[in-house]
Amino acid sequence: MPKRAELIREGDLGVLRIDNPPVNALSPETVVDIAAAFEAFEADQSLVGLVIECAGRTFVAGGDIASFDQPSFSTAPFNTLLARIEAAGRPVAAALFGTVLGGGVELALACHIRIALPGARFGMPEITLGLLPGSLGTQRLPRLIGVEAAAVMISGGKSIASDEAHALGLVDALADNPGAAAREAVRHAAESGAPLRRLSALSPPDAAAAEARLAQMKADAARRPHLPALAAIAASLDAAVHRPFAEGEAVEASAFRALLASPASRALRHVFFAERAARRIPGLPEGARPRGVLQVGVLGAGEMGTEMSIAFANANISVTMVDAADAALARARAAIDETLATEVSRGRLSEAEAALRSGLVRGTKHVSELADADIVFEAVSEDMPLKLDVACKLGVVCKAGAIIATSASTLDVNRIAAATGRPRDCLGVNASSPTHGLLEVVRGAETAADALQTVVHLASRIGKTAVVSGVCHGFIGARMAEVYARENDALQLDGATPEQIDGVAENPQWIGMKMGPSGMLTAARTALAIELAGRHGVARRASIPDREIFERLLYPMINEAAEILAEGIAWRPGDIDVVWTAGYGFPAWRGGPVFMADEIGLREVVARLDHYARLRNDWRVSPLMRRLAERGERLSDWRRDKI
Ligand code: T1G
Repeated sequence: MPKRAELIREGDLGVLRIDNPPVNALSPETVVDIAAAFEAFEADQSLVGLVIECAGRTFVAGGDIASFDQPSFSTAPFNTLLARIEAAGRPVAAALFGTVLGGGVELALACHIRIALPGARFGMPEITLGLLPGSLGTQRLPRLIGVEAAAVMISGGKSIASDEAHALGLVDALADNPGAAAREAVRHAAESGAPLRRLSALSPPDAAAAEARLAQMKADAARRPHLPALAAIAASLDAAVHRPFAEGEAVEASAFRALLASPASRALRHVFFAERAARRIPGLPEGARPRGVLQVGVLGAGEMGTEMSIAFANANISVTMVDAADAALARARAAIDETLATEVSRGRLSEAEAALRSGLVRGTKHVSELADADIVFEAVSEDMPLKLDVACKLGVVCKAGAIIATSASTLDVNRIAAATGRPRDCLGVNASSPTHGLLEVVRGAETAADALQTVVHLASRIGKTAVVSGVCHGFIGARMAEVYARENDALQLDGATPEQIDGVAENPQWIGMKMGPSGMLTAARTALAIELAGRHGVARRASIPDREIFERLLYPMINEAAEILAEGIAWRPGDIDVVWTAGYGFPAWRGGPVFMADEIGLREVVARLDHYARLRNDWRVSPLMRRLAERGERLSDWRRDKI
């Protein structure tokens, strides 16, 4: 195995180069190699200083998240290394570029000088993993940029641009060649003999004004106990203000260890990898590449077609939008320009950028003008005869190798694919809603793997999270949502109110959905339920316990997820979690319905499903789930080849 870090000598200058593709993540092995390279620098007194740089596409993008589940994982070796870097008697500079995140920022903070490439981004995303920075980020960052700015970065988890990082003082300078600039800065520091800036020896510059921010963070954390990282961050920043560095380090380390084992962090780390696994297409030949997409066609200038056109224009992809009605094209054009104008008014786009994006979308009434498109999204209404007619036309008009994507939400994609006459190039797409980031990509019985790969790759270019679904009524998301909605109605018939049901669904003590079923799916009203119950002779109960509502909302969804897996509609359990966390408001800190099922335990879920099945004859417990429960296995671990 090649070394992931090495010391290179450039005359009297040391260069510690890290090379751990794809993002120079700090795996335990990489930390060992970095420490060995740094030891070589410490031992070679002929070197006047050191530059730490990375090969590949980015400086260190953080700790190796995959290693956090290892029982032996600890930040101690890395933290010890950082202390030695900071304590070095000779100048150490970091040459920064790409996405410098988490442990990457912490490595840079241990250095005495930080030089960044314009366009680099900096962030402390640990909160998105249910963690806090575990390598002194909560102690060094506020000592460099202040408590206020550090609190925003660490609690928000969002990255900042290099200009802002420079303005905050997170980086000392921007340079078109950060490596060369870092080398020069080290030489200059060595020659000048000026004292080296060691952050652990400083105090946060805004410590006196930090109390309000610290109090606000603690209050916010108290309101969201289901995200314990918030309280841990507040306590660690408080220690950075009020206690010596070593004590703050201990506060952070203890909190990090506790959070690593927390249900919320395990769930969020599961979603991180599940989203990336969902992009992988089984059956792809080795080295298969997505088909090139330069030209996109959109057939149908309704809401879906307009949303898609805006998304592609925002990704700098040109769009030919076709509609037979001038009025529809005019409405779409107006909506596109209004959306772009809003972005300009919010300062997110310049006028020129908006004009460029608007110009990328060309409207026409002629289907023949889709002949050059690399992919055509058919976005006509959900009417099978119309879809079949359009599919037939597109099968003739589209060039060889072009992909035809039908925006079906419940219709049989296989029938539409057959109507194109080129089913290998045809698939379905279903966006749960324009606002959510999910795109279900529906694979037909004959859809080619590279066609799927192309659309999954294209989805990430337009900021969507793609999940591949097989053909069934409602695919993955809507099929499970139907079960969720049905039980919502049944609960109202039995006597629960929409408010109580939504209250349980949205309560973090139960599920923590962004919106309950009555808000999200049906606007059922109690009066309707009372009338309906009367008509069907349903004996309504005066009150229904919250736990029963919780079980009857969640467990049938889990049961449907098991059926979806058993039928091969979803390739992986994690794909189902991604559908619901990215597309239906299921809290990511729960990991998704499948992950949550394993947290509860399949035996408990099956026992409760059996209980309700005895009360109602429309419940059928999934044989797969019953089998896994009997074996004491997890639904998340199920694999098709393990039937
Ligand atoms: N650990 C392990 N694998 C990672 C990784 C990481 N930090 N970041 C990316 N990968 C893998 C990813 O799974 C995928 O693998 C491939 O790299 C490309 O990623 C110590 C404790 C850097 C902006 O949270 O935000 O530091 O699917 O598809 O879209 O105190 O990856 O190809 O096999 O996302 O170009 C903090 C998480 C960790 C950064 C690149 N750092 N990563 O985006 O590529 S905690 C993060 C990202 C920490 C310290 C604490 C993005 C990216 P595969 P990708 P991308």
